[in-house]
Amino acid sequence: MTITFPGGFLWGGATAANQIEGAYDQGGKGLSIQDIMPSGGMFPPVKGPTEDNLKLEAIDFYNRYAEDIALFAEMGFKTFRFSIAWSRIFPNGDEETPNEEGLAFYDRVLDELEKRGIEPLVTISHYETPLHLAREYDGWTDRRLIDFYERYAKVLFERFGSRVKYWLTFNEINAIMHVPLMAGGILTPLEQLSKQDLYQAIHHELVASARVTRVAREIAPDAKIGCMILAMPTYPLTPDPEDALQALHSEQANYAFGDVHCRGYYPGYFLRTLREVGVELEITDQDREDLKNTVDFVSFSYYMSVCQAADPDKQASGEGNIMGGIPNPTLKASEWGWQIDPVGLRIVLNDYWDRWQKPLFIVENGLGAKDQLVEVDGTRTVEDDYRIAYLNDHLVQVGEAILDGVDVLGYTTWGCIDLVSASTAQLSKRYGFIYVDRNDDGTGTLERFRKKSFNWYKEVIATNGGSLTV
Ligand code: BGP
Repeated sequence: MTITFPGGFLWGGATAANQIEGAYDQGGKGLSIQDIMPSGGMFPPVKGPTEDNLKLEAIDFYNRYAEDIALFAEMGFKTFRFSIAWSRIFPNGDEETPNEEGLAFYDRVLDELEKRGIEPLVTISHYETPLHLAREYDGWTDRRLIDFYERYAKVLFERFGSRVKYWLTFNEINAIMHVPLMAGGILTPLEQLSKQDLYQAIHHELVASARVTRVAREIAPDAKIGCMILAMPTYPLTPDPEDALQALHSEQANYAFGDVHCRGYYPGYFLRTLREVGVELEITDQDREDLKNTVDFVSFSYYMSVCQAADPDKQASGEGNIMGGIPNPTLKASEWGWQIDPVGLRIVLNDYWDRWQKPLFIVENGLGAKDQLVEVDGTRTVEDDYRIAYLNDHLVQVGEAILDGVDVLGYTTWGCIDLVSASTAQLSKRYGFIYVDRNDDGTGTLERFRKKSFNWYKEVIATNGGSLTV
């Protein structure tokens, strides 16, 4: 069987500002929540920026973007996903006027992409709420963040709307249920956060997402707005119907975010959850109107699947993953305990397509692994056959889903260049086609090296998937 990807399929790679840019205090940038999270999203923050926080310098994309984009172009990227750091544009988040130096930086990035014929795919908010909004307002628990976010997004659409077609409103919006600081700028720790405040914050983000979708249509009519969901298919641990129901409940906790974005209102099962946990959302008439502005496409990240069981004793949490879940006994895991399941990607694609009937965009997928820099024929490289195997097998399943009739816009691998991990803040958890010489202790020259997977991906793109091993 040959896999055929549609013409115009958007092959590329994905990143986020806080994980690549560095320059945390340059160009008028304010602090973001990431600048006080030296250990990653699953650990408590500290008081201020500390030397052990790799994100402060990250991989210095802020100064090396032209060199990096040239490497992406060499691989034949059709698209590049990056986020705009909110705190570069509005250093505190609640100012009236934007920081011109911040806007100018992204102009330069867009110039470079344009020069190379690479379509930008921009995340408006990727786990990097301005720190001031976290400290003063406890992040998205406060309704005023809708207005601040709208003002920020409006500035982006006005400035970049004619150059950027694809926009994502919030990275992995459903992750707020598990990591409220990283995904919602909420400083109150999860254990102390009331369900009322958590769900109200979710509501605020959903309204903000829908509202800026409307604003984009007014300012940049050609723009396509997508939501972004952390996809994690959940299988029942056994054929017991109670386990299947538990798995469905887990799926619904994620579906709800897509349902609101695609249908424009809350689904019944979500309202039932609210009633059962005693939450009464404050929803205004304007909120209800705003929510009707549904998205053009659905994007998602996919790394792994999990299992669920009704028996609470079996509900051990999956190692190292922010969403929890029971490890699947039939699957192998990555060095960080993430269960590898290529078929799960085909399942998600079919499931989401059937459910929402909106074009899908896989905007994150990849293998975080420890790499060894070696010398081959006088050139320094990484022989990352494990990464090639992971990506090949997942892409074959994307091809299968396309044959199933799913409308897939594109595929961007996560961390196309090595970057700082979101969950653990390590650099040794590498995803890239490009090795960056920087270590967990902060040492390294920041020099870039092409890995074996670099040429492999280049071939996949050049043949539009034809070179994949089925
Ligand atoms: C997603 C995030 C990314 C990213 C990726 C890999 O949750 O959107 O920002 O980093 O997962 O996760 P990690 O960096 O923890 O390996």
